[in-house]
Amino acid sequence: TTRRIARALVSVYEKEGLEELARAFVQAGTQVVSTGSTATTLESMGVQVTPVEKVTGFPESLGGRVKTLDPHIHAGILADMTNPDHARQLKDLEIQPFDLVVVNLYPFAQTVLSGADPAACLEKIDIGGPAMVRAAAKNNASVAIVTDSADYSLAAERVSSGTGFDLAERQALAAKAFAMTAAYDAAIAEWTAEHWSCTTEDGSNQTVASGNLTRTWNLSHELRYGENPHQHAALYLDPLDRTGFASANQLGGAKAMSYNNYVDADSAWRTVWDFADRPAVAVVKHSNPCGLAIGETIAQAHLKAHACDPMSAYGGVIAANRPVTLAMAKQVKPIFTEVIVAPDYEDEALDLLKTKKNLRILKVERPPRHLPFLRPIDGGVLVQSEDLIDAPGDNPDSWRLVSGPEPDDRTMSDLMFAWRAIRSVKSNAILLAHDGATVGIGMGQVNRVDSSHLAVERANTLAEGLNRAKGSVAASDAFFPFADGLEYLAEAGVVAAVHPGGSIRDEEVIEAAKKAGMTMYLTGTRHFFH
Ligand code: 93A
Repeated sequence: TTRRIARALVSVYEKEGLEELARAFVQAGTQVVSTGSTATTLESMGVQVTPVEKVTGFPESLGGRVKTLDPHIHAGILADMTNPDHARQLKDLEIQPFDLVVVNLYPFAQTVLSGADPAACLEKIDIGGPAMVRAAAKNNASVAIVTDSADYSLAAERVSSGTGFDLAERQALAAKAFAMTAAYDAAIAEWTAEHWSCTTEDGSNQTVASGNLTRTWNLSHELRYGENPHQHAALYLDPLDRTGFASANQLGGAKAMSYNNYVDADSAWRTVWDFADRPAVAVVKHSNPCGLAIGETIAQAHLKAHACDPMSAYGGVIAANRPVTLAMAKQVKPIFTEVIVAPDYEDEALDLLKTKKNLRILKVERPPRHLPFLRPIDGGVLVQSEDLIDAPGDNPDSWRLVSGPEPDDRTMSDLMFAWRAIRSVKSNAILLAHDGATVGIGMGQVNRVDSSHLAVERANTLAEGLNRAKGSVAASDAFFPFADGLEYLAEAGVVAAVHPGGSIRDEEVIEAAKKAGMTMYLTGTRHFFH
């Protein structure tokens, strides 16, 4: 199944690393057909090249858009020389077969990343290259396809030894080639979805969703392990985006980011940007906030967030939505923290944080983008738009006061803060807040009463100052199915609550609130988070 490489087609955008292959061509007397500047490069290396125009009888035209798109080329790649009929037809047509095709494509993703204008990006969509690559990969019975410069050395060896590639090698190269063109097209699909999509009236964007689904990811690096040491893990990046959290710049910390670090820091980073208009800090453990606060300054926000649950903050991840100041860095210094993530750091703050050897310090270029969320299930994938704080019921003007007196301004702003904050807490979630800070969070329980207990207990026993439940306000991510959870909060001294409402027992819950003299709002919007 091996075939000597008598004739090769070479058309590469990236010309690096061709010397060894060129020498092999010369030594083996391989006939080389090549496109414009690839031909010039190979000639400079001493190879006698047949220009592709000589084979096609057609000039390179339309500014290079048509070079190799020609039956004289494609029949030469696609003829299966193990099929006598193909061999005979090729002879009749006076077309010679290729044994090796070496192609790398126009750098589409790199052009997008460079910030080039759309017309320049469009021009970097390679048409002829993928056609040759796919043709050669399909016809691996006769042809070897090389698309990765890492394989040039092997190719040079197979050319000069005169043995060619065996079938298994050609098949492996073909599989690699198809994966390459698939990823190439996925990047184009993603980019075109972003640039040419139409947004529907309800604001949803179907094309972006499909762009996200066809997306492939580029391997960044393997992680030491996954969620647990026996799990394998790796980080993949969006080929068209180098500014997101996944591409964060690590400015300090001896150790690399772990899988769990990425999960928690991403969660903390998204959370603080729900409060974009104010300095905000989140302290996250196991994807849940154990403290979240807004402040006049970022240092104040951190102080308040940390005070919610100093015990759980141990070994946590801290996110800030404003540059970290020296004042905040001084507060962070004595707290064992795995990761800190922020848009920037004051020089002195960075110097101080860097003295903590095990603290991974991340700087992220921009706030998170809100793309559809993908969640694999066995045999498929679920897609949904991200849950943002922009649903109609998230606007306090639309809230319905169903119990108690109109709150004063401070209580109202705490209710608004609590409602925003609850989005980041895993269901079932009950969150107590006071003065722009969480004071007790009950998360991830399978019933709402347990979450209420947890929130109150934490507020009373863990929060700095202790007994913080009294006088706080509560948010619940979904309605109270029974009055019990709310009654418990009222007993603990919670003065106001906000939740979606919508239970068949809403009236019972409202009655309980009224009886306790508690202010209660219904939002009509739910923020489950699993
Ligand atoms: O514009 S194209 O899509 N049309 C073609 O017919 C064609 N043939 C090869 N691009 C085409 N190529 C690409 O040109 C190859 O994929 C390669 O990246 C590049 C090599 O051109 P040159 O040898 O002139 O640098």
